[in-house]
Amino acid sequence: MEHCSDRQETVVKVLVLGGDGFCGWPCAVNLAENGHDVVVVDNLSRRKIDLELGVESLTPIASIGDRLEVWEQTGGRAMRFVAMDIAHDYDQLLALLRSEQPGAVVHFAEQRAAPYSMKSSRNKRYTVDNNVNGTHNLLCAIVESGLDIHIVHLGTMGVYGYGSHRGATIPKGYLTVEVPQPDGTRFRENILHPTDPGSVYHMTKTLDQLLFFYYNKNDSIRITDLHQGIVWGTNTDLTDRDPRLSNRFDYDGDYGTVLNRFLMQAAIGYPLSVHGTGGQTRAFIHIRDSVKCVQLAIENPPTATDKVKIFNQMTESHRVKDLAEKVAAVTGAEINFLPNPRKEAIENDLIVDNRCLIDLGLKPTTLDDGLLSEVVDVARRFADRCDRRRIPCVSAWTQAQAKAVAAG
Ligand code: NAD
Ligand code: USQ
Repeated sequence: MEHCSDRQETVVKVLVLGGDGFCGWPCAVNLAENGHDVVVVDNLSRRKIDLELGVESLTPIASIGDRLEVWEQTGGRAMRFVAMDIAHDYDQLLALLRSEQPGAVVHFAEQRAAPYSMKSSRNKRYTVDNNVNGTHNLLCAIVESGLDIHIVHLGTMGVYGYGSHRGATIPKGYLTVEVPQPDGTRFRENILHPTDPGSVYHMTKTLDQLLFFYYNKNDSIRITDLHQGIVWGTNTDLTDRDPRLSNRFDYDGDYGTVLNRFLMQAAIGYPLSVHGTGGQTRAFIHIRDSVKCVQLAIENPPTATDKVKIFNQMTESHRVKDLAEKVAAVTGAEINFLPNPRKEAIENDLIVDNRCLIDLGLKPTTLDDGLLSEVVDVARRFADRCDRRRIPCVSAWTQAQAKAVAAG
C-alpha cells in the first residue's frame, strides 16, 4: 500500500486561521468535538466583504462571539477567539505562536473567491497581498518561533489547471518526469506538478505551493497541503446543533460556488446559470467530508524529513452541465446557458488520485446520497433572504468576456 501516513497524532492544540469562514467554522467545531484544543483566529474580513458586496449569507449566521458561546452552552469543548489579520499583524502572529505553542495550524485564512479576485485591479491586488503575505507570514513566524508546528493548508484543485490532461490521472501534487541528458540518457525526477491557475485567486494558491516547497526544504517545516475541490452543502451535524451555530451559505455571483448556487436557484425558481456549454469538469467534496479530511490530516502529520505532503481533497468529478441536469431532474428547475464571464476551457477532463484520504479512512459522501435535496430544503427555508439581484455573475475575466456578458 502507498505511504500515506507516518504516525498517528492524538490530541493537539490547533490554531484554526480563518475559523469563522465557510470551511473553517465547521472544521473548528469538529476538531473541538474530537478533543483538540482549538483557538479560532480570524480578521472577519469575509463578513466585511459581505457588507462591501451588499449581500448576506442565505442562512443567517451569528457573530463569532455568539457562535463560541452557544457552542459551549450546547456541550461543546470551549474554544477561544483571537481577532488578527495574519497578512499584516506579523508580530502578533509570532507572539500568538509563542504563547499558544500549537501542535498544528490549519490555514484557511485567504480570500477564496475567483470572481471576487477578478473584479478590479484593487481586488486582484488585495487577493495577492492578503493570501501570499498571510501564508508567508505564517511560515516565517514558525521559523522565527523555533517551534515544531505542522501546517495544514487548504489549497485548491485549481492549481493543476483545467486544460486537457489527456486522460492522465492528476497525481498527489508531484509528477515524475524524465529529463533528457546531453549524452542521450534520461534521468527521472519527482517535481511539483506544473501549475496552470485560472484566476488571480487560483494563482495565489500556486504561489503558496512554492512558499511551502521552499520552507519545507530550507527549514524542514512540516506541511500538509490539501488540494481541495469545490465544497458543497452547508451544515454538519455539529453546526446543526443550534441555529446560532449555523454555517454560511454563499449564493451570490462572486462567492456562491456552482453546485450550491444551482441548488439555491432551483429552490427559488431561478433558471440554473450554466456558464457557456457547461463542459467544464470540476472536482467536488461535501462540507462534512472536508471537515473530516482536515481532521485526518492533523492526526496523520508528516515527519520532519518528509517533503510537503499533498492530498487531493475531493470525492467526485462532474461536468457543470451534468450537475445542472441532475439538479433539474431532482427539482424540475429550468437550465439557462449563459455567456461565460470567465476565460476558461469550454471542456476539460479531470481524473484525480484521491486514494490517500480514502486509505486514511474517509468515507466519501456523494451527490447520490440524498443530500442534494437537503441543501434545496435549507435554501427553501431561507428563500426570503435571497436578493435575486445578487445572483448573476458579473465579474468578467477580460474585457472581451465583459462585452459578451453585457450583450447577453
Ligand atoms: P471563507 O471566505 O468563507 O473563509 C475564509 C476565512 O478567512 C474568513 O472567515 C475570513 O474572514 C478569514 N480571513 C481571510 N483573510 C484573513 C487574514 N488575512 N487574516 C485572518 N483571517 C482571514 O472561505 P472558505 O470557503 O471557508 O475557504 C477557506 C479556505 O479553503 C480558503 O483558503 C479556500 O481557498 C479553500 N478552499 C475553499 C473551497 C470552497 O469551495 N469554499 C474549495 C477549495 C479550497
Ligand atoms: N459556474 C457556472 N455557473 C455558475 C457558477 C460557476 O457554470 O453559476 C462554473 C464556472 O464558470 C466554473 C465552475 O462552474 O467553470 C466552477 O466555478 P465555482 O465558482 O463553483 O468554483 P471556483 O471558481 O473554481 O472556486 C471554488 C472556490 C475556491 C476553490 C475552488 C476549488 O470558491 O475557493 O479553490 O472552488 S477548484 O474549483 O477545485 O479549483
